[in-house]
Amino acid sequence: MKVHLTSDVRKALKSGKPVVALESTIIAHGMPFPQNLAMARDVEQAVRAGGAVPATIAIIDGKLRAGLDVAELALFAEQGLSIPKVSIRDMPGIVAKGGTGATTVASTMRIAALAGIAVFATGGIGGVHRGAATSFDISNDLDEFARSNVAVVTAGAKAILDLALTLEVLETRGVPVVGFGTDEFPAFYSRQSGHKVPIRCDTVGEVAALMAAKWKMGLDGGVVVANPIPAADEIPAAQIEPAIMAALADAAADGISGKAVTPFLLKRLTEITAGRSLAANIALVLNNARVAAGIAAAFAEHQRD
Ligand code: PSU
Ligand code: MN
Repeated sequence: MKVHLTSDVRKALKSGKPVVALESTIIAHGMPFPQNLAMARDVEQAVRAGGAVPATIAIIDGKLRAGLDVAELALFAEQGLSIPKVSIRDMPGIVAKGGTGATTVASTMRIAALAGIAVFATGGIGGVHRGAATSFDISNDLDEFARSNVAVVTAGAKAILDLALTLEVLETRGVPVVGFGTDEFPAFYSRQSGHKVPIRCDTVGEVAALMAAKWKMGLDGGVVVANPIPAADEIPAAQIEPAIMAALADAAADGISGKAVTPFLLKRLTEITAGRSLAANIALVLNNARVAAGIAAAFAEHQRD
């Protein structure tokens, strides 16, 4: 199916210039208004400053879209939770009914791959939830990493998840997890998690070479580029962990399940930390956008050689 591109995204892709995909669930469900709108604009700006063209991905009126205008970004930011969160499972229904939806990491990866965009910046990927042995709550993001040829720059995964099991599933799916300038898988708000990454890259060129090697061998699927939150913005694990425990207890008490879990936990964390988790979240997304622009530029150069 065709992806509708803005003219700057189309031109960039046609001429082999770097493009960075961005997701819309983080705007509509990941942060409150108006911080979400400022974040969405600032992230696009960070990608441009890094020499790449931003392509925020969403489904609008049943059309797969890469590249949104200012009014469309504002729509996702203002309407927030009233716009459905659309993962792979939900895409057929939304497209068939001509609906509008915010795309998750999984569905953004799929649309990016369809459009020919190889690099995507987000905040944090979904993963295996704590208690998954009984809830079976494992994000579809992990399955998509086995399918779509897209490198995703993420601040690791949130400690609301079970990071050890998340890394196990990524291994099972054959997904390289690259520590960008680190030996440890970062824990979103914190730079360290105690879990080692299987491979470390210290430059964007090394990441681009890994992507090229993977896909040249016919090893389809994505790459996790785990980029730690800047030290100045991090919340040490000992400080965020009690807030996470409280948010998880609230989710259990309120009977939250399915796709509502991640947005609920993010919102509760912002409340419990009096906005500190939100500030950290915004800082790490911007940092990921800068690194993604560099990787996209290095990968574009690699493709030309
Ligand atoms: N992690 C964040 N912020 C987010 C999400 C994850 O720090 O907004 C969103 C992403 O869109 C991700 C989705 O793909 O949550 C995962 O949801 P679930 O756990 O329901 O698969
Ligand atoms: Mn889930």
